[in-house]
Amino acid sequence: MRALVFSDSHGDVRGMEKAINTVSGVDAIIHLGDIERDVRWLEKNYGQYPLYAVLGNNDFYGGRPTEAVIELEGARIFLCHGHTRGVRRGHEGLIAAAKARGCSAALYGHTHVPEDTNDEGVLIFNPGSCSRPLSGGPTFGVLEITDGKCGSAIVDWIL
Ligand SMILES: [Mn+2]
Repeated sequence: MRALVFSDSHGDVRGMEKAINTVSGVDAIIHLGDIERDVRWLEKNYGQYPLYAVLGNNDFYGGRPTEAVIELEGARIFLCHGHTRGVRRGHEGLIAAAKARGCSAALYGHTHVPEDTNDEGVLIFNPGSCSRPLSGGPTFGVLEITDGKCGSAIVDWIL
């Protein structure tokens, strides 16, 4: 299955709209916070896709968890925005949280800088910001999950 991964859209949905309308075979959408009102936009316009969203440090409306564990095609994936796990200091908080929950992947945002790496056997994945990048252009992520294994890619052709 294929999931689009967004973070830090901060009220500008244009990148998400282009990505959703361009990538084929999408089965689910993940948003890693600082989604603001964009969660409503996703629900209204793309409600046919399962949406897994967590709240960021700029999200005050509630209705979504701050962290979550999801299971997609046998892969257990830890979702957080990142501000609760010290992501600006390194991967330690993400790795500990993922391992404690039996997850093979930790997805986060918050830094507005994409990252796609493996640390201590955990996939560490940040799609970057789809509207306010801090390095290069706007980005999003794609996860390709088969038999419990997560393939991952950062995409930078949004705008
Ligand atoms: Mn943030």
